[in-house]
Amino acid sequence: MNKPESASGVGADHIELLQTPPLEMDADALLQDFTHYFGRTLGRRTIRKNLPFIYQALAFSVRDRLMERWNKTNMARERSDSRRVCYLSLEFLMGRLLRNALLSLDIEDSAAEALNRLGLSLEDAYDREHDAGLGNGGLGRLAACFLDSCATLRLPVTGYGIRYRYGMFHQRIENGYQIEEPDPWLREGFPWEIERIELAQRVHFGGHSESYVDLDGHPRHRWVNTHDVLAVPYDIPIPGYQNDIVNTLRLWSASATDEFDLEEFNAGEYTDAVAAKNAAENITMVLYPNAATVGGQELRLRQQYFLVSASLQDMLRDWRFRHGENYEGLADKLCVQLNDTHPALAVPELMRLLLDTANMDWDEAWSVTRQTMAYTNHTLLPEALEVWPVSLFEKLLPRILEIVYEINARFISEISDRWPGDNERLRRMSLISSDAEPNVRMAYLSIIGSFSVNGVAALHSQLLQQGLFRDFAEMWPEKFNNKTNGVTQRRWLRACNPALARLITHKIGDAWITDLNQLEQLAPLAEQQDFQQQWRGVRAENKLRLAKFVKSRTGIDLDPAMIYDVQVKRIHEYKRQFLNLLHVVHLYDRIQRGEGDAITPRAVLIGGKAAPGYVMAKDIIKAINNVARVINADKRMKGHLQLIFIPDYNVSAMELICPAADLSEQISTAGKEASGTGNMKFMMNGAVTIGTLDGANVEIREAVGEDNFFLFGLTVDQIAMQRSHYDPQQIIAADDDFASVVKLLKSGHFNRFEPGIFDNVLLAMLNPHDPWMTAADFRGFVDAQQRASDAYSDSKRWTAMSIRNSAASGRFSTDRTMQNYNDDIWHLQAFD
Ligand code: 26V
Repeated sequence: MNKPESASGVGADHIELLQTPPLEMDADALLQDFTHYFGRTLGRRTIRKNLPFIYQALAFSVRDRLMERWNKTNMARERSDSRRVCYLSLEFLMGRLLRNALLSLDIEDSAAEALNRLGLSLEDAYDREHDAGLGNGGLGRLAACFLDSCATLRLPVTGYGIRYRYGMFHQRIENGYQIEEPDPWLREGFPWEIERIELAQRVHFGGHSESYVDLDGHPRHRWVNTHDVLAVPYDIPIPGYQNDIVNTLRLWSASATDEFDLEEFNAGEYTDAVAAKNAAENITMVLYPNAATVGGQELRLRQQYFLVSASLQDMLRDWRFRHGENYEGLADKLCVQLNDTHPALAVPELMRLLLDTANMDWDEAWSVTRQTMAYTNHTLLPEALEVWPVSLFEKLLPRILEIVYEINARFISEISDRWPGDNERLRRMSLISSDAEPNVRMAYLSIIGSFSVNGVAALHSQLLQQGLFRDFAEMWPEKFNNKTNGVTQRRWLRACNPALARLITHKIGDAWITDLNQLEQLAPLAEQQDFQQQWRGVRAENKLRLAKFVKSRTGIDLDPAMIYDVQVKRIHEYKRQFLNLLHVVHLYDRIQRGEGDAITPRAVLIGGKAAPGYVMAKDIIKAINNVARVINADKRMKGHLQLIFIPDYNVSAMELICPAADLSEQISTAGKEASGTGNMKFMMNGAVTIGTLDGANVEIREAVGEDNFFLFGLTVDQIAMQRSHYDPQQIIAADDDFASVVKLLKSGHFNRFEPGIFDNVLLAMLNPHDPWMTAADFRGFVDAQQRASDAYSDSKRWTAMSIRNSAASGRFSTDRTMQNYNDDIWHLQAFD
């Protein structure tokens, strides 16, 4: 029998390759390789007309250098047979990879020089790369930052995801409305991936489940008459920072199985056969944009099962390679971290593989499964908790449904033993809801099937245990824990803010790049005049750079003398972009009344995408754009106020935006934002936060001190207490400024020829049942904005606040987050 191949595919005969001398890292060597790829591989001759190929030729040259280290990392892992983590996520929002690779290999200067010799600029090459936008927002970008930190910490962590043909849609703004356009990000080729067809897996759908008795007389199940889809992996290298480690992100692409086609072909149905091929390949066609509520989209469930089944089969193949067919010790060597409930089917799928293909008995399989899975929750909004109709499971995943039923039956009997007669509790905790159309509750499946459940900020984890998951926290208190989010400083400071990175390194050395707590050393310099001046100089440069970008995207001239007041994130009611807009209208109102000179000049920048089906979020975008058009055209506002909607907000846009922001808007209704991570990117780069006590804002404020944070708004407890007698109309009537703002918005001043377009958003705010209680926080917000304005007009004071924010951001590195996951959940040994 053939020895099964290992996960990395590095078998026994790779020695020769690794014995060849490593590639040189200087400009000469890079230039030579570049020329080779440009001319011989890509077949281009003239450089001027071929910018995309300049990027590609450079990327190939860099990839070769990664590849050597990648092979070595895979070999080291195989030799040591170490425990490892697989991070399962429907989203990895990687952004661009070239610059990250150059910095990780410490060859950015060599690359710049190599291109310079040809009269080319490295910056131009960077700009040709399309973002890998395989995620919606915070949850997907978090996964990308995690991978960066794990490689840098030398932790054996593999990301598993989906290679969507179309990533997050592009946003165009037309007459103030959002228009969605597809994102064919692979069209010009993606030089970072390696197809691994030899590691393809087969994933079942449909058919039915059959029971039989095996040769030993044991009752068994098999899933038959299935429609199978092939999962083909594409590997992307994840370099650690200057440590020669390269981990793997494995993305699966769906393709039709050959037999599937053949059957139909033999029946003379050639066109049907090709159509069937399409149906299979549709599974990985497009990333789902998240909506206000989760809906039962069949294709989305297919995506989830496709990822989970292919990935787990891949992990078990790796296990067999080392340990053979006995899976008892699996949980000692493998931990599967579930990024939200999206890959929750990993629980019943691992059960299926252990029961049906490895012939384990239930108790053994269940014990292995529960000791392998760990689950991270990313939302407190009940409407965002995933459920799937039982009927859909029955049709698509009949064998998986059986297993879910069995898990539930055993779980229910556990509850009855512990709380006899408590039927209300049984109903509340059941995996299957008692709705008219019964649903499978994916969060409960994740909790029951895992040994660890964590939230993503201290407040969020605490609220989960008191609220949504209260019954489960009572049953298994030891499972619940917190892991506050972070961001990687390699991308979100070192790469995106080179001028500030240089200044910081000049002052305190470069250890902060892998140990962000080093930034504390900046705190004593906060008041120092020279340093302040340099700090302001860098920030001024960054503001000019952003102004250029805004000009190119919108045609508007941003005034860099103004305070840049920035809110960029997905558009959602709970994030309260509309509250931000109310403040802008209030400033407009004051300036109109002649108070312009009393107001600190301000440019308000708002960016973000709305889910295509989320009508209210789209109305908010339209409202922002209408108000912006009136303000920016009004001569009286000149030098006082600007409002700009930045179209198509994404990772690369944030890389220009966060180094230039003065004020970071983190203004969600308390108790709704699980953590936030944009807040951390801004802080790291020296923006000061105006925010509510929500998510990680609480910890940000604690770290930087209350004097360096503009706090406003009701707390979680106050929100709960005031909800029952909340009366927005009365709040507005009692506040002249607020009444005037609402009057302006109702008057048609900002929508002269578009009557009624603000009705939706206004009515929502005026509703006593407004879940986001926007009106309640208007006054507090406006006052906090005034305090921010006052602070900004004292440039020394502001600069000190800015420096202190950056200095206190050490805790918000994903290096710390990953260390916490590893200490408490994963227990991995770092590569030596
Ligand atoms: C939900 C859905 C549902 C329908 C289909 C597509 C889709 C895609 C994503 C989601 C997830 C929403 C949850 C989420 O993004 N949470 C965010 O996670 C961040 C990282 O932990 C955190 O900083 C944010 O506060 C939290 O909102």
